[in-house]
Amino acid sequence: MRSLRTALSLASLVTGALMLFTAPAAHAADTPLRDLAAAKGKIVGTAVTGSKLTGTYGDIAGAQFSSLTPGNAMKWGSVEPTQGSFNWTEADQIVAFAEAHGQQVRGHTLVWHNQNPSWLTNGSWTSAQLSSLLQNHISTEVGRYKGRIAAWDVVNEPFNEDGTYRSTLWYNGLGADYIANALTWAHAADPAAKLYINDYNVEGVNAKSTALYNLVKSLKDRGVPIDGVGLQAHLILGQVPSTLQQNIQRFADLGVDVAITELDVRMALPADSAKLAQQAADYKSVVAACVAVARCVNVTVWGFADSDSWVPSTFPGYGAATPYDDNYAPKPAYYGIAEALGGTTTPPPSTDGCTAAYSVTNQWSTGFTGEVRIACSGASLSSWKVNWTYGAGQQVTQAWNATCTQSGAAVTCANASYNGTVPDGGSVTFGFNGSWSGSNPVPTVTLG
Ligand code: 9MR
Repeated sequence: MRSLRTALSLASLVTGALMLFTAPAAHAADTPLRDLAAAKGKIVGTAVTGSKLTGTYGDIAGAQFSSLTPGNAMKWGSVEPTQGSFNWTEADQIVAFAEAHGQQVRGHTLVWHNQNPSWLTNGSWTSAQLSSLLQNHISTEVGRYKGRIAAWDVVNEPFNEDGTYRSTLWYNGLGADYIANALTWAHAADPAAKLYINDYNVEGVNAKSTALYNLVKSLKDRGVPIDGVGLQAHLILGQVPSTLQQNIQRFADLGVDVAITELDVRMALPADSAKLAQQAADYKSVVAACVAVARCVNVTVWGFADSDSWVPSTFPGYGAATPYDDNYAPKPAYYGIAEALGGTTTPPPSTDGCTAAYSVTNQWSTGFTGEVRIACSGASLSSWKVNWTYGAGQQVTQAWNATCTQSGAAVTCANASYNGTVPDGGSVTFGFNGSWSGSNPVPTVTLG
């Protein structure tokens, strides 16, 4: 009885400790996007959330991209929630991460009608007060990061769809010259930073992009410091404007740089392989249009993983808009970007129908035993590779029934000669011992 109870409690202990994680098959291209882009003279970036820059998210952000844009951290409402009291924590963290990883930062954004602090939007200001608040804000923020920000989205979303100026706090209070003044103040605070006007639905040639074109032309004519235009590119599946490259070219011909600043391609959920293939084609054609124009300097995605995208909460029923899935596995869109940048790596053979599940089967003070089960249903494999990245410094010390190598946090395990075959409806396992300290979180496992 006693031994039965011990056995039972041991079993429940093990079951309780058993942590499973499965992820769809995929592995990233051999050459990181940032290296492919560099070979084409381009920068490839992503919007990021500062608090997430650790573990797999941090590894991908650092390895694949040569530019980071704070998704929210540099907006006025984030940095000065109470008048005169600043919070630079997340913005500083992103800039430091970028510097540690040899990346540029795109500052986003100084003058906008959204995400302003309520003390500002609820206040009642004379035009002189508003002007000095704005000048102060720009001098303070641009000055703080002087020399460390490659480009600033100085003015964000100034136009309506018909090309008239959007009615905002700034336009209503200061007139259209708030734009020229903001650029001039930003230039004074950091003469080396490239200064942009950024907007959405200006990717193709249309009334809105023509208004932007005319504005940039007149700013240039007046000698106002304007270095570039940002085409946000929040696109819908299958709807890349046919005039994208022509539009990029007409801005370039004005003598300014162009950046694709917030690229994503949303689709009605659920995603399926046809939609994902269309999305890959869409990403590829956007990146190719930028590659085709010398002055298109940067393509930035608005979050690299579906789990980090603004789309699902803003467009209910839509999502899957980024190049990596919820589990940080690269999607066909990732390979679309890589191909447009000259990458030759093609996605690994499909392992749809097969999954890899990682579990900790035993754990003691400094070590643990792990197991990965590769199972197929409606598919089969003749060889396999499993990858994961440890998030807490774990180290594989010994493996059986697979050959495992670990480089930094990245572990790759390939089948042994005798267990590469996983039949339809069957599974194989391999095991390993590892060391841990502090915590032993289960990594995301990908099968390729
Ligand atoms: O990605 C941002 C999201 O987290 C915020 O909730 C949202 C608030 O407006 O802003 C998002 O970013 C926007 C960017 O700053 C400007 N262009 C549109 C982006 C998507 O809304």
